[in-house]
Amino acid sequence: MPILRKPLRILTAVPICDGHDSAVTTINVELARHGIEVIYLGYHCSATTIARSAIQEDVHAVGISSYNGGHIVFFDEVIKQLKARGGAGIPVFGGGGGTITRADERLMKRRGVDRIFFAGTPLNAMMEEIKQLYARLPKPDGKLTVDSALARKITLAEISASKKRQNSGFRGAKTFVMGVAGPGGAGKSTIIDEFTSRFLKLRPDGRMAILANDPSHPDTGGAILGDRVSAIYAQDDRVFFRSLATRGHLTGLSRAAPAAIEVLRASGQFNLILVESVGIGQESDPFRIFSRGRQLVDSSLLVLAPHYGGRIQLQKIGMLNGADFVAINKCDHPMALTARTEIGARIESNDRGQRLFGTVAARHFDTGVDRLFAAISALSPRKAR
Ligand code: B12
Ligand SMILES: Nc1nc2c(ncn2[C@@H]2O[C@H](COP(=O)(O)OP(=O)(O)O)[C@@H](O)[C@H]2O)c(=O)[nH]1
Ligand SMILES: [Mg+2]
Repeated sequence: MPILRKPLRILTAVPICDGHDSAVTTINVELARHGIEVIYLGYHCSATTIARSAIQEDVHAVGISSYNGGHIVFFDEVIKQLKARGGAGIPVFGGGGGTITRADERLMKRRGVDRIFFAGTPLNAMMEEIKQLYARLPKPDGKLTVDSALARKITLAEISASKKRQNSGFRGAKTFVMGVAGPGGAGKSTIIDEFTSRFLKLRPDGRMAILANDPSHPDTGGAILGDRVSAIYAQDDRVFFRSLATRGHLTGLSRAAPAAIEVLRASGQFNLILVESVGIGQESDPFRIFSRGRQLVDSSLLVLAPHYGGRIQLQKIGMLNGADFVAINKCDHPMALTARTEIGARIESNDRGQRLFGTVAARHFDTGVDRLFAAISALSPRKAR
């Protein structure tokens, strides 16, 4: 039995035409409590979405919670999609209470499903079994397909002891790397999703990547990596999306983020890489804007919501001194006008040519997001390394 030396990464999801997400929510919390990193996709997920995500996230296994009665066909389709996309080695397990019978399970197992958990199984017993069944150390593999090879390189960077940034020195196709930071809940993920939609339209042959950093729980080391739930437009093969848990690194990014950026940059496949920080505080500098060494990104965006707590609070936010772009999101809120005046005055005093935008990212086709994306797109060919 291999030893669990590094966190297990499990992708969980609920199938298409199924809104029963309360069971999987319980399972997710329990997995994280047992030190597991959970990449959660939400409900109403297609087999393609699950397979694509599992490969990009390089997970140890996929757990599906199915109550809609279509489990035999659906699990089968996920396994087929995984095989077709180079993820044949990723085991698929799941549950669905009483909707999955013992006879169904026998058939599903014959078709490649690894394990079904039935109604009444105690949560602890499930967790212990999952850890035993799926713990394995990822190794380099020369036979991987494009996305699985990229994903594996990022995994290896995550588990490697080296804290040094790997600089590939790659200077091929131009890739523009944009860092997106801001407090939790300000709308970073929503803005990134809106950027994704605009990028896919603007560059019909282009590819983009998203590196979404989320915090690890300090007590258990587990994590719920949930940014994919709101990544609606990332359900496209032209988008490579990878979630990174911070694993105790307190800068707002995973320790592996610099290496992951470099892996993606060096692949030469991406026109745009968006890096989302975890919710950051006043003294954070996730992208090393103020560092003496090389910045991690070509440009940076700070997203704030109108509720930052008044002008004095505003004075304290370090990233307001360095971010190239500032978005006041949630401009549908009455406080937004005051926020615009106060933040405008604050960055004007920096005299660095920082640009301020008001956005309502929750609204599709928002003109503020249009303007912000246009400004970033205009900058990217010049600044891309
Ligand atoms: C709660 C519930 C709802 C809630 C869902 C709330 C939510 N956000 O999830 C509400 C009321 C909204 C609802 C709605 C509906 N429901 Co409903 N619902 C249930 C109910 C009562 C419980 C399911 C549940 O959450 N169980 C709790 C979990 C933790 O326990 P468990 O199921 O025993 O699962 C165990 C293992 O299987 C394992 N497990 C489960 N999933 C996973 C995943 C992983 C990764 C792992 C490791 C383990 C694991 O964990 C448990 C360990 O003991 C079941 C009936 C039942 N008793 O099962 C019906 C049931 C699933 N619902 C049913 C139906 C028909 C519906 C509706 C279509 C009703 C309607 N006509 O509108 C809608 C559809 C909603 C939708 N959009 O999909 C039917 C499905 C019939 C079928 N498939 O043939 C059921 C079976 C009820 C019935 N007997 O008719 N439902
Ligand atoms: N009212 C309003 N809500 C928004 C807006 N943008 C995002 N949200 C909501 O704010 C919540 C947090 O957004 P999210 O993008 O996850 O924030 P993050 O933590 O910064 O990534 C979600 O429920 C979004 O739907 C907006 O412009 N207006
Ligand atoms: Mg987010």
